[in-house]
Amino acid sequence: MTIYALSSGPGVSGIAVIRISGQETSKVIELLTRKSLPKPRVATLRKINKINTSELVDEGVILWFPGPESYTGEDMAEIHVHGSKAVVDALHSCLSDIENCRLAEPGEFTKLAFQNGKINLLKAESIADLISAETEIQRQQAIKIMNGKSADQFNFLREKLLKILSHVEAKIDFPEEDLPNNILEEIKITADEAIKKIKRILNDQKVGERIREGFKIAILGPTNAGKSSLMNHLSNRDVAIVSEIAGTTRDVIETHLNIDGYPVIISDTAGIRDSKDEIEKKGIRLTLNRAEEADLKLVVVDVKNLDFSNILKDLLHENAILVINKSDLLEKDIDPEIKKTNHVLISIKENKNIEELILKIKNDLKNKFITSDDILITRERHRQHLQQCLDHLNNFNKKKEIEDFDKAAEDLRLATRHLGMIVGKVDVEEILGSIFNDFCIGK
Ligand SMILES: Nc1nc2c(ncn2[C@@H]2O[C@H](COP(=O)(O)OP(=O)(O)OP(=O)(O)O)[C@@H](O)[C@H]2O)c(=O)[nH]1
Ligand SMILES: [Mg+2]
Repeated sequence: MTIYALSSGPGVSGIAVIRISGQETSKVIELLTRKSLPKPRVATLRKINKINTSELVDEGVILWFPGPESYTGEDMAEIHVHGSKAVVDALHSCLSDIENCRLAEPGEFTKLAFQNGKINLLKAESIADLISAETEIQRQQAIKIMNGKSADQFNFLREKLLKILSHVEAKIDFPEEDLPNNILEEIKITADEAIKKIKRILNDQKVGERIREGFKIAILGPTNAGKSSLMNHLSNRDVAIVSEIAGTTRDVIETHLNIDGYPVIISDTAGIRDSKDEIEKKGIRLTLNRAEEADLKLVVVDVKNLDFSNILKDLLHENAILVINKSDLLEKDIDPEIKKTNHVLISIKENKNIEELILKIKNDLKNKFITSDDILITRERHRQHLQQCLDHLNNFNKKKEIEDFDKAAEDLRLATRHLGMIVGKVDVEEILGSIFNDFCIGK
């Protein structure tokens, strides 16, 4: 089967790139151009015609990449044509008329690259991350992983485990006198080292995932405090409805921001109050969920109504900034007790002190995004496999202590398998679908 897809972005562009991959790519190019194949990897201008008539579709550059020296490892070609919807549609329609030629599924080119051994799973994922990177820090992280930073370390760990496994199997299979004396000691040292290293990798404050998915800020507080006004101010547009009616916001409203290069997902939520209204109650439940998931909470209150009910106190407990709004309405100084607490006094209406609030947010971001070479995990998938690897290693240790080597070896095999699944070194058919479905067509 030969697959094709538009690999450049949708919409009008100067040039659009259509990629083709599969055994019959050369035939497809010859049919479209009615000429022999261009030289491999040499940009060649060709007329592109409809298949059954001599009608010209466009004139464009063809690049021919014979496999296995191609992205997917199969024969591949790129057709660069003018980037209008009509040209791309006409070319797609010509391609679909060719026998055994079909539109690629999302992520299929990269999936083929993985299946044909051109890239490992971590690289495939980081290609998707690089494609969707919106901020500099996301680009830097994706490119580091693409270059094999974490694959090298996971492979290194895996090789260590395989070495222990060979020792344990030797212990099972050979009589005592044939084995080096210190074999048990070596197994212990290597296993302990691996456990220590995995614990260190897991203890990363989830920085890698935060960079990839965005740092979550939730705006919370009582009704009418000015939460939606703050959301609109921070995102520089009217994302949420603002009104003097208490209980205006009901759903969670989310927007993506780039604050100093840090990816941030900010959500405005329903104001917290005792409500009889079923819909409002549902909204408040969503608010409390958001509060739990948030990396940082902005707890907004009205300066004229500084009543800290239990819920507000709980929200302020950790990872929170107290934002006292409507300072323009303040007639006298605020309560000395409150003055002592860590807060920012702002007026959204008069645009006062908001810079100070943004500075506080930035400082928090800086502290939470401290990256180091130890950051190897960028997805929950990696974290789960690594955690399972650690659990099996701990089980291995326990069984090894009581010299139950048969069962210990099985735990070690499972630990190794989970490490392998991160990089894609085992039979991973079942996880492929979920990974490559995140891609868009043409990647
Ligand atoms: N005086 C004054 N009014 C403000 C300020 N900020 C917001 N408001 C007003 O306060 C009212 C409530 O604002 P919203 O942003 O809708 O408040 P909210 O917290 O989102 O309210 P709910 O969605 O009902 O929970 C509106 O009439 C705003 O214009 C401020 O700094 N000073
Ligand atoms: Mg609101």
